[in-house]
Amino acid sequence: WMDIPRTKLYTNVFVWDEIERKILLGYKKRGFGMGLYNGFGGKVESGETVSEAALRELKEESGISANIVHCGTLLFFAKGESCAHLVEVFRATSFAGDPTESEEMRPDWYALSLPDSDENSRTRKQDPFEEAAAIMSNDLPSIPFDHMWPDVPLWFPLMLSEKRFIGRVDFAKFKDDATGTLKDAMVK
Ligand code: 6OG
Repeated sequence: WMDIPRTKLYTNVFVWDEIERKILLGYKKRGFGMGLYNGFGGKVESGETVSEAALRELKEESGISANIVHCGTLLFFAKGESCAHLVEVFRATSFAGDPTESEEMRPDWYALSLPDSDENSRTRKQDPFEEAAAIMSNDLPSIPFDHMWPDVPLWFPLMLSEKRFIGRVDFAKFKDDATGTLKDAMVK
């Protein structure tokens, strides 16, 4: 029989502004997940709580502080990998400070939007004026879901609607370049 891998504990924080309809994402410049956009986070170190780690990583990687609220727990497995990732996800809609680039991450604002489901793209095609109005009211780029971890669309809508979620995602492989494929996924 095969042993199951130990989990490594991570945090991931998403900060958005409801009024200006924008969300802060970081472009990962090096290390795990390089070339992908993500929330801000990293490994929980010994001696700190998960929330402390979340705030520390947010500050280190983006330069801002925020009122974080825990919203999800995600478990990622990849075949043959010695560690599974347990990621505690937090959201924040109030924050302080100016986003600042760090050695690891380049923070930028994106227009708050949902991932493209079949449903979304159908509505969009039927309503080009509404979409144009939305784009004109906020000329930020839209969220680059194509350059994020492929599990993101599964739980992102739950996070934005302030639901709490738990999920397990099996990857064929953890790839550093967004091409990692999902073998199996369950998010509730
Ligand atoms: P550092 O290595 O930079 O922390 N993370 C994942 N996020 C998603 N959406 N999917 C995954 O599937 C992930 N694996 C790790 C946790 C890595 C950051 O990336 C998140 C951390 O916020 C494989 O310290």
